[in-house]
Amino acid sequence: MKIKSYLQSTFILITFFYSFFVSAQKRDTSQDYIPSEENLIAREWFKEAKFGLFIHWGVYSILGDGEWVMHNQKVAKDAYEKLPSFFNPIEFNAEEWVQIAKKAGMKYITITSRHHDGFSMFDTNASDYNIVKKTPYKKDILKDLALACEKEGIKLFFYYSLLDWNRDDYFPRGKTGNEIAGRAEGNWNEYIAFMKLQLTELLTNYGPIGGIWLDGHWDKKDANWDYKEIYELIHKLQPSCLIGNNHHEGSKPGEDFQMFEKDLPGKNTTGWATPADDISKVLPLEVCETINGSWGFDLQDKKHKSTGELIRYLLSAAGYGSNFLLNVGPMPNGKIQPEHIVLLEKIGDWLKENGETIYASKAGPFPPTESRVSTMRNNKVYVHFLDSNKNVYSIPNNNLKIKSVVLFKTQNKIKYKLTPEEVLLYIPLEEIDDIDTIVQINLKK
Ligand code: FHN
Repeated sequence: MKIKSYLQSTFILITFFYSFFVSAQKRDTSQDYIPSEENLIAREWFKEAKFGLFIHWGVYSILGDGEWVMHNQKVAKDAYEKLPSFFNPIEFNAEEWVQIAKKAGMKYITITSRHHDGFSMFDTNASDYNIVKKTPYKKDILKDLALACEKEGIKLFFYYSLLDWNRDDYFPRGKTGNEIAGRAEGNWNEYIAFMKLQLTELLTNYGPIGGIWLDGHWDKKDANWDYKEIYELIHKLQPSCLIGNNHHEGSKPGEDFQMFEKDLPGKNTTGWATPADDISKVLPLEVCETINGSWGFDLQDKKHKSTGELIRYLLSAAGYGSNFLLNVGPMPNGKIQPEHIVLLEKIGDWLKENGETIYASKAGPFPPTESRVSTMRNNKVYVHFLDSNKNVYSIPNNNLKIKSVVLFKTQNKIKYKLTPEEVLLYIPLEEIDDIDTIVQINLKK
C-alpha cells in the first residue's frame, strides 16, 4: 500500500515537472527545434561579440537616395535595370572595410547580398541580374569581403532579402513596390526555389558564414515562405550558421537569434517593433541602427549621430544583453563616407579603454533606464551613468553582496552609502565623463 502511494506521488511529481518543463519550452517557440552543438557554440560567440558592422550596399547607391529608392521614386523596372551598367566601384577595397570595422572594435560584418531591389551583389547562377554579369566592375564583392574577413578574424553574415521588387515570380506581390511599372505575374514556387538556390550558393562559395539575416517577411506576412525547409537547408549546409529573421515578431522554430530594428528590445518608437512579450529569453539578441538617418547611401542625409549617441546606443543594447549592429551605407565608388569612418574610429578608441565592460558581458542587475545601464561579467557589475550633471548617483539596493566599489577608469575606490532602498555612490566631480561614467562593483564570491 505504502509503495503504491509512493509510486503514485512520484508519478504526480514527474508529471508536474514534465508539464512545467514542456510549457516553459513552448513559451519560447524557437525551442521546438533543437540546435546543433556547433550552433550553440556559435550563439555563445555571438552573444559575446556585442558589436558588428551592418553594410547596406547595392546599385541604388548610385542614386544617393537610400535603398528604397526604387519603391519611393516609383522607378520603372526597365529604368532601374540600367543602374547596374553605371555601377563601377573601382575604389572598393574589402581589406579597408574590414580594417575599419576592426578598428571600431567590431567583431562581425553583416552585408546585404541582395536587397529588396532584387539585384544580387554576388556571383550567382540563379539569376543574371547580378554584379558579375551586369556591371562593368564584373567582380564578386562578397568573395573579396569573405577573404578579407577570414584573414582578419572577423565573422561574415549575409543579409538576404525575402522581398523582391524585380522578379515576376515574387507573386502574388506584397504591400510594397506596387507602383513600380513593368512588373509581371509569375509563380511563387519558382521564387522559393530561386531563394533556396541562392542561399545554397551563399553558404557554399564563401567559406564559413556567421549567419543569414533575413528581411522582408513583413511585406507578405501570410505568404508561405517555406521557412521550415529554408531553415533546414541553411543548417544542413552550415550547422553553425545563425539564422535571424527581421519579421518583427516572436522568434520561430529554426531561428537562432532575434533582431530589433531601430529600437531597443521592448521599446516601440517605430510603431512596428516586436512586442515586449515576444522577446526571447533564450536566443541572442541584436539591435540594429543607422549611423545617420538611412541604411543605403543617401547623398543628402546629414543626420549623423554623435560619438556619444552611438556609444550610448551600444551601451544600452548591452544593458539588455543585446548586440549592437551599426549600419553604414557605402558610396557608389566603394568607399565608406569619411565622416562615418571618423565616428567608427572614435567608438573604437572608446572601446579600447572600456571594452571590458561590454564584450562578453551579460545584462546587469539594474534594468536599463535613459540615464543608467548596467552590464556584468563574472563577479563584476559595471554601472554606466549616462548623465553627467551630478556627482551623487543612486542605484537600487538589490541586496548585492558588495565587496568594493571602484571607478572603472582609475580603479580607485569610491565612497558609497547603503540605505535599505538604494546605494548612493559619490563620484569625484572631476571624474564625471560626458559620455559615460563607469562604476565597477566588485561582488563577494
Ligand atoms: O526595408 C528594410 C530596410 O531597407 C533595411 O534593410 C532594414 C534593416 O533592418 N530592414 C528593412 C525594414 O524593416
